[in-house]
Amino acid sequence: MDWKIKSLEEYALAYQESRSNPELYWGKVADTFKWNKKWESVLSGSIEDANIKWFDGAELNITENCLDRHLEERGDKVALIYEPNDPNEPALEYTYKQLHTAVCKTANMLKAQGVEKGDRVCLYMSMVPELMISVLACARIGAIHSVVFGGFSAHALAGRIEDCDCKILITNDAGHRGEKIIHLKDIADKALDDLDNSPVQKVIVHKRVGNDIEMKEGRDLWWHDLYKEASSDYPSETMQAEDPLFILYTSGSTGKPKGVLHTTAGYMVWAAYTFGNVFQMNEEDRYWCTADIGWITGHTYLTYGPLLNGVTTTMFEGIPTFPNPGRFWEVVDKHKITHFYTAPTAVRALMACDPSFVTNNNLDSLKVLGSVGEPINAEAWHWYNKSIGKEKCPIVDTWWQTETGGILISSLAGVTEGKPCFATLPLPGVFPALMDAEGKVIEERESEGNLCITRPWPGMLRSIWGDHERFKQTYLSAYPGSYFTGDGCKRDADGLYRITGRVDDVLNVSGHRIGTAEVENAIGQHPDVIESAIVGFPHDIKGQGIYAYVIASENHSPEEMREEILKVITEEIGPIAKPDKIQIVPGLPKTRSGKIMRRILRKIAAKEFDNFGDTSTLLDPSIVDKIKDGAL
Ligand code: 6R9
Repeated sequence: MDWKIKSLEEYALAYQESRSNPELYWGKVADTFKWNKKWESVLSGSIEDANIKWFDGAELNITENCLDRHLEERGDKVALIYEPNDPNEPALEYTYKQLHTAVCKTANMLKAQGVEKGDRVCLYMSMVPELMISVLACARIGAIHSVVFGGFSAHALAGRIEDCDCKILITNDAGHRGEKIIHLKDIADKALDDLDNSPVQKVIVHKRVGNDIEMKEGRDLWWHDLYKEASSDYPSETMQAEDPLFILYTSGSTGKPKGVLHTTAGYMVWAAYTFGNVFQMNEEDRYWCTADIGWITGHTYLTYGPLLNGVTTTMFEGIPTFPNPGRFWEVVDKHKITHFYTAPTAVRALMACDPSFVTNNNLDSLKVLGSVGEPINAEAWHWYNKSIGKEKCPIVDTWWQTETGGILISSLAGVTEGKPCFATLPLPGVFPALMDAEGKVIEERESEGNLCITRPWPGMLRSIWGDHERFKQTYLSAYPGSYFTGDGCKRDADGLYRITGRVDDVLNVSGHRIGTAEVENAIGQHPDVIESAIVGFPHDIKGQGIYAYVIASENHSPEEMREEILKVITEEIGPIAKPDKIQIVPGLPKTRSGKIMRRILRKIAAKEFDNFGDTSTLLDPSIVDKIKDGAL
C-alpha cells in the first residue's frame, strides 16, 4: 500500500477507514516498513487501562528503516545538510551511506563503553551533526536516548540524569549560538558534581569549539579518540515493538518535568506517516526544520520523520538573527530549501525586522511552509504567507505535543485546504472531541471546549518514565476513556479546528513549554523569597511572556531582588524560564482557603485593570489595588 494521501477524496477515504477498521488500516501502513518479524496484533490495550500497545509481537530496528532501507536506492543521496552557526564556515553534507557509517561507528563506540540495550544515554549537546548521529546510534543499540536541550542549567540537567538513571552522558566542549558560546562541558561537570550518587559512568566529549575544559581521569573521554577506533559495521539490535525508544522531559502543570516515554514501532509508523502526508515531499526536495533536537520537533521532524521518508533534511547550528535577521532566508536560498518548518515566534521576530532582510533573497525554491509550537496569530500567518511564501506555498499549521509523538491536527500540504490560524483537520487515526465544563462531549459542530483525543493513535506516549501512575493521572483521568491534551480548542461550522492555547498552568513562551509551578519552585529556592506566583501575559514576539509576582523579605532593594531572582531561575532551570517582568508585591490575592486567584494576576499582567470579577472570597481584597498600583 502506498499510504501517501494525494487528494481530498483519498484523505476522506483514509480517515473513514482508520475509523471503521483501524487495525486493517494501520496494518497496511505498517506493512511498508522493514520488520524482522511481523506483529501479532496491530492494536491492543485501552486508554482506560493505560496499556496501549501497537504492533505487539513485532521486531524491528528503527534505524534500519531510517538508513539501511535506503542504501540501495538512494545511498548517495544527501540525507543531512549541516549549516553551521558561522556563515563563513562551510556547510557539510552526509549522504545516506555516510550517515549510516557514522551511526554504526558511533554505535560501536558506545557499545565499547558498556552501553547495552535498555540503558539510558543522556545527550546534552549543541546542534552538531554528532547529536543526530548519537540519537540514531542509541536507537541502533537499543539504548534509550534522553536528549536535554543545551539551554538548560546544570541543576535541570542533573535532575533529568538522575530521574532516568543515565549510564553515559554525551556532550560538547561548548556550543556556538549566535555570538555566544555555551560552555556545555562545564555545565555538565557541575551537574554531575551536584549529584550525590551520579549514575553516569562515562562522559564522552565531542570537540566543537576548542575551548579549555577539564577532562576527568577515568570518566571523561574524547569523542574523536573513540570514534577513530570504532568499526563501521554494526548490525542493529533487534527491538520489540513496545521497547522504549526515547525519553524526553517536558513541563507540566505541577511539580517537576515529566519524562515522556515513546516506544519503537508505533512512534516509527507515526513519525513516518505524518511527515510524509503533511509535508508531501518529492524525492528531489530539500527540507529544513529549524527546531533544536532538544525538543520533540527536532526528534520527530528533523531526525526520524525525514529519514524514514528518505528525504534530505537540514540541521542548523545557529539562531535566526545571527549574523543578521536575514539568516534563515539566506540559508533557504543557499541550500535551495523547498519545505521550511519553523515556529510562530521566529516568524514574529523576523517580521519585525527591516523587510530588506527578506527581499535580499529570492526564496523561489520554497514550495511548502510549516508552523509549529504555538497558535499562529493572523498577522504572522499573513506575513509568512505573503513575504516568505509569495502566496504560492501552502502553510501547514501543525498542532501536536511532546506526548503525541507527531502531528495530530494539520492540513496536508496542497492536498487539503488550509485556513489562516486553523490547524484544520485531524489526520487519519486521530479522533478529537471537545469537552464541556461537565466533562461531556460537545456534539454541536461550531463550539469550543477542552481538546481530547478519544482513541489511541500509534505515536501516543506510553507512560511517564518511572511513574506510570502520573501518566494515568495527568492524561487519562480527567476525561475517562480519552486522552486529555491540556489545550483549549474551537471548532468552526466546517468542522475545522483552531487550537487556542493551554487551559492548564503551562505557559508557552516562544514555543517552549514552561510550567508555572516549576518557575515558582525555582524562585522559592532564594532564601529571601517568601512566596511567588507566575502567570503568562500576551507578548508580541514570544506569544506569551512570563510575569512573576514575588513577596520578598526586606533584605534587598526591589532592583537587587529582581537580579537575584533572575540568577536563581537561570541556575535552577535555565535562561529560557527567566521572567520578562518581576513585580515585588506586599501580598498575593488569596482566597480564604489559601488558593491564589490567578485570574486576577493574569488580568493585571495583561494590563486589564477593570472587571476583576467577584473578589469577595479574597482574604484581603485590598491587596488587588496594591498590586495594580505597582503593575509593570
Ligand atoms: C510540538 C510541540 C505542545 C503545546 C500544545 C499546544 C502548543 C503546538 C501548536 C500549538 C497551536 C499549533 N502547540 N503546536 N498550539 N497551534 N500548531 O510544540 O510540542 O513542546 O510539547 O508543546 O504547544 O499548546 O499543547 P510541545
